[in-house]
Amino acid sequence: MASKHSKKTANTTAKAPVADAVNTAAECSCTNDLFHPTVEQFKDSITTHLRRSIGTSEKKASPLAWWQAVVYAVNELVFERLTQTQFTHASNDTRAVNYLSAEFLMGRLTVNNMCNLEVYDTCKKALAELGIDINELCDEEPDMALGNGGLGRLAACYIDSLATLKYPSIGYGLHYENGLFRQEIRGGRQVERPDSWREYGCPWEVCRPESTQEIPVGGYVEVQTAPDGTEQKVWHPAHMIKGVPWDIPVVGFRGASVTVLRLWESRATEQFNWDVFNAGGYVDAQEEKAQCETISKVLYPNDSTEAGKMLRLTQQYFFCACSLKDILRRYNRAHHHDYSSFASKIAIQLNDTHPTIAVPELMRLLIDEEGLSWDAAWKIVTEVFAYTNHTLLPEALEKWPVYLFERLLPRHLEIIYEINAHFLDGEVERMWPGDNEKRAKLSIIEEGPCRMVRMANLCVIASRRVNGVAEIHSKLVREQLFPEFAAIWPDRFCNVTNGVTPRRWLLACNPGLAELYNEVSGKDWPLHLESCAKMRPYADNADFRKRFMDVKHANKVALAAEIKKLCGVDVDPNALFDVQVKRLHEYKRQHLNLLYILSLYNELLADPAKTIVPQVFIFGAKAAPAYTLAKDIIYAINKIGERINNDHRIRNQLKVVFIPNYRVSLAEKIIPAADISEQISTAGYEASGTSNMKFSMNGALTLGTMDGANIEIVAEAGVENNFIFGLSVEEVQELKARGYNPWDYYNADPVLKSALDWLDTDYFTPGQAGALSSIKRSLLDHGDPFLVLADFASYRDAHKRVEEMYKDKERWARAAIINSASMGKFSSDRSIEDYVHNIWSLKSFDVAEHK
Ligand code: 26Q
Repeated sequence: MASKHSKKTANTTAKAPVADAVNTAAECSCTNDLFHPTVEQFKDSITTHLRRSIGTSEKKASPLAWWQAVVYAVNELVFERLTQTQFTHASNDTRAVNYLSAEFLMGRLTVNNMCNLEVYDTCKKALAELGIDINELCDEEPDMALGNGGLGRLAACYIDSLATLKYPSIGYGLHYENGLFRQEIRGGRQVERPDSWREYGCPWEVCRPESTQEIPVGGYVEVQTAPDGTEQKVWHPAHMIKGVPWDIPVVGFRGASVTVLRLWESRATEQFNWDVFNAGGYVDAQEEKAQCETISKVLYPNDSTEAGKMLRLTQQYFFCACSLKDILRRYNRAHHHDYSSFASKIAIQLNDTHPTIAVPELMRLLIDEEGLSWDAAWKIVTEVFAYTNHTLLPEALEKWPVYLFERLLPRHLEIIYEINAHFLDGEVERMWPGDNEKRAKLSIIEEGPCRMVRMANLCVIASRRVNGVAEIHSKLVREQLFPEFAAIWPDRFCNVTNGVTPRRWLLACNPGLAELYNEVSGKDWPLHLESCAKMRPYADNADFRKRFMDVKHANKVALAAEIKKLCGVDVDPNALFDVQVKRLHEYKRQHLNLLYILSLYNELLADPAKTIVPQVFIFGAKAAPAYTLAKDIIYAINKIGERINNDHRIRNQLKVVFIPNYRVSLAEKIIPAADISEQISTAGYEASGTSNMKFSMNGALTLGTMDGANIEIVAEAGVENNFIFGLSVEEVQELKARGYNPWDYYNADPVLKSALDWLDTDYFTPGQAGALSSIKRSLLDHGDPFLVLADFASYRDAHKRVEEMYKDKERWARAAIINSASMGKFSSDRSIEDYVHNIWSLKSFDVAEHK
């Protein structure tokens, strides 16, 4: 497809100092020089690729081959734009953000790229004329599941927004051969299976061997004295590992610009293999090769047992080291090892502590390899890095044993010690002179039988900004997680409330609702989600309410068909769809939901004539493989569902389904069909949540606690249009301080008691009494750490309010519309603008044509 572009001139203000260079993307004119192929051109491109790139024909092609041909056709447009973007950035020597993340949960790219390039309808027609159904074709694409959950998906949304808003940027991560495990349910239990997302190749990615990096590991550090008497540290690594980059171009809305996701794959270096091989060690050479290649083999599920930890640290170091070398290589192409403008050209964002090792690695590169002084290097480091915290759970704060550093990264450990000494003897001593307790608490090194490196402390000390991901979370980060650090550096701490991309989470996944938005807000709403507020007044329009709820109903019909296919359960699209989809964790309290379901089932059995609003409870969740209780909860959901779904006494008024293998592509089908979005974490534990935003955008009402971004969501959409329940953050803390006793609630509430006691029987697991007892034990014998029982009564009451409102169809529709119309704030474009203004100081660039 030959493209035709109108001429645009490049922005010429690139040399302005950073502080003055801030603007908003909204101020820039939108490029509209994107080439839009006709249906005929698309057909031609697809069939040509089938024949010439894949070596098949329309007659013989498998569904996979058709999908690949479509990707090649779309990629022609993407690559054109990629080249233009890179030319624009290089010729303007732009300041860029480098987003370092161990996870990017991209999901599928085909529909998203087609929607962003506004060629979806053309492609759909072209395929229809070729006898292919676009939905079936797009279902051929495996999800790129290179992440666990929220943090990884957030990174993916941010890449989309950076491309859309035309900010110079790149995402750096790991090219895992296996993403998050595929979940199968056997006999009600989770079974993990490998996920090989690129078994037959991934047509979106491009290997860039010319940018391969070599990364040293292991060995020892030698102290050398230079002729001038100064000490120099020389690291003699034991091995070198090769990092091969794979680029995935991500195109912004209307092709605004293209941001590259660069993922590193580990390989053995030829040199090492060759030497060992020549020495007769063929087997050793193969073993070494296998070890090196193991580094990028699997994504760690977000638990970590002691075994295999070395590999996780190696992964983190490997991708950070590759990325920094890449950043330095690009910088030096323009600046020839003059580091005076490094900090004005480069921002590095650490997505949680997983890439923290980049801090000592940049120090090492600047001092040992580029010859800078400690002070000069530290000044650069502290101007370049910023850190996003995503959790307050103490057990989730990363710590690495010192002995692992000694073995893997001896030079980095020395640098960490030196950073620590400067900090403790400098800032801490000045603030709290002679206070050893403070020193111990704030030190990067935790003393004890096994000395540990506290990655979060290192991050805070090295970063110019530390942000939480929702107002309440950022407040807790500042006041409870890092109060002393905040006392030393009050201006370092800030908030950036998360957001999600409305392109994927509305335009692409809910075309019916997107069409209503087009009518009401105009076609630019995917760029300015605030404009959706224009839909608010339509909540009072009966005709509009009907159309809105018709869209919802059609989405529910589609989901019901999917549920039938995946779970074999019949569900009625007229029933209320109550959805909880997210990772399984006790703090997210899927078991609170389950206890309510038990109580409702019990009510129905107790009164066979009772009529309720028909309800379908829909779950989707993966549990970390070593998290036994989480896996028991999945088992309980499945077994309880099995019993309820086959109990004719309750006349189909209640159904419970667990959809296996929850992932991005399933979320895109589930979320548009939800009536209720369950966001029921114990207040103070969910940093933000992001599915809450997606649900609300798609017209679901939130049933949730005052936690994370729920607080901001109801502030926008109105508490009267949602269902808030449970203890607040302060009340949770007070109750815990007072001494919480779950037995008090158990003994006082007969409804709760019978739900819990049911778990000890064999009612749901015939012949196997006690198979579900671990849940009850955790809530009573083990102290109910997440206050499930304390919130039960209030949760049950909220459910009754849900039922009441659902009976009033008009009231419900009004609330659904207001929710959807109030989510402007939660576009990831707003989040990115916050990062740009408060942290990164970037300037956006219109992408110019370049021949
Ligand atoms: C750590 C060590 C070893 C192995 C794995 C990990 C690991 C991996 C992933 C630890 C944590 C994660 C993921 C955390 C996560 O997804 N957090 C979520 O981030 C979202 C985006 O900010 C928030 O909305 C959620 O509230 C938060 O739970």
